Amino acid sequence: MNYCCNIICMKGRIIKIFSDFYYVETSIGVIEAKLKTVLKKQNLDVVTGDFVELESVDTNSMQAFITGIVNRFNLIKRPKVANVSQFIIVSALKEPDFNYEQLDRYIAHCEYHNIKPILCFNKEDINDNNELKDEINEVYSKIGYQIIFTSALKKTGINELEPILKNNTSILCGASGVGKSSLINAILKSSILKTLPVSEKTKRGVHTTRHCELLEIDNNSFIVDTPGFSHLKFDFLLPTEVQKLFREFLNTDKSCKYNNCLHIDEEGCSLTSLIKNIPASRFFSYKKFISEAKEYEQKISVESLKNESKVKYNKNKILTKISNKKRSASRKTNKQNMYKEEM
Ligand SMILES: Nc1nc2c(ncn2[C@@H]2O[C@H](COP(=O)(O)OP(=O)(O)OP(=O)(O)O)[C@@H](O)[C@H]2O)c(=O)[nH]1
Ligand SMILES: [Mg+2]
Ligand SMILES: [Zn+2]
Repeated sequence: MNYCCNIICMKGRIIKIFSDFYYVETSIGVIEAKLKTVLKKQNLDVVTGDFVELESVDTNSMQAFITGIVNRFNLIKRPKVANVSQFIIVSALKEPDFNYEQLDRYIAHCEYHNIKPILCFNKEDINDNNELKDEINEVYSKIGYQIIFTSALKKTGINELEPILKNNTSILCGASGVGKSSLINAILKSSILKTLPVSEKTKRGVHTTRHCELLEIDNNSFIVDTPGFSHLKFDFLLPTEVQKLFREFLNTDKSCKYNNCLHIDEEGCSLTSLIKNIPASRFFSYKKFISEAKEYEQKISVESLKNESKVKYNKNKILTKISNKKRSASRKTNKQNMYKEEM
């Protein structure tokens, strides 16, 4: 903490945000702060997990203003959290039903952000389908993802999770109702976070957690609870970029002779033997994400055509096209019109 000209300057980390209020963990406890106007004008996303500088003029109420972000090493766009070292993707084995495609979406998003995912399969205590566990192991361990089976309720698997969290900022993500908040409560050995049963009717979560919240496990270990969401789409990438999100295509020394091949059903594709070994669920997800990326590709090509039509090229010069309505008639057209009128 520094004092200068009656202004107290501090550093801290944002632990949660409610509308305009930012809660910042500092050496003197949690301070409620607002963004300084100059920062608002910069239109910068200041998010949970950010390390920030604060200043305060009123020592009694500790009303403070965030003046800047420091040392941000990454920013996750969805959910919005900064300085994350790993993802713990939580799925439920049951209630809500396990969904391969949804898990693949989360995994692909981690790959996109270049952040390590750990796959946590919760509610092991109510799982009565042992084949499912074998299948999960078969599909995901083989391609190198670390897998943990847990029960937040019976506190099993938690001791396996704890060393993974050490010295990291880990973000828990996954659909509503899978048990993210319950797992954090189990790790912290408290009931600090609110949890609610999944809906009897829809068998889905009821969106209990509404905000991202960073919690301290110990000195250098943090965990972020996030609201459950499931609408991650790949409508911002080109189809060829989707392959980079699937380890199956990266962890191979085989290569395809075609440049822009998606290795789905192209004739002459050299990776057909590789594709045959990709589990059906993973290949299904791959094709689905490719189709979303294709929609994006089409959209941008239509947009670029629209933009292109506004200019034309003449002897290496770019000329702005004038719409027919605004264009004055050529001398030839004028002559023809005069001729018509005379007739
Ligand atoms: N049987 C069983 N139930 C669990 C387990 N973990 C969580 N639950 C229950 O599942 C329900 C949902 O748990 P939450 O922790 O609220 O789930 P969440 O992922 O945080 O959900 P959102 O905040 O809505 O995203 C609660 O009723 C929990 O008690 C578990 O390991 N086993
Ligand atoms: Mg929750
Ligand atoms: Zn190919």
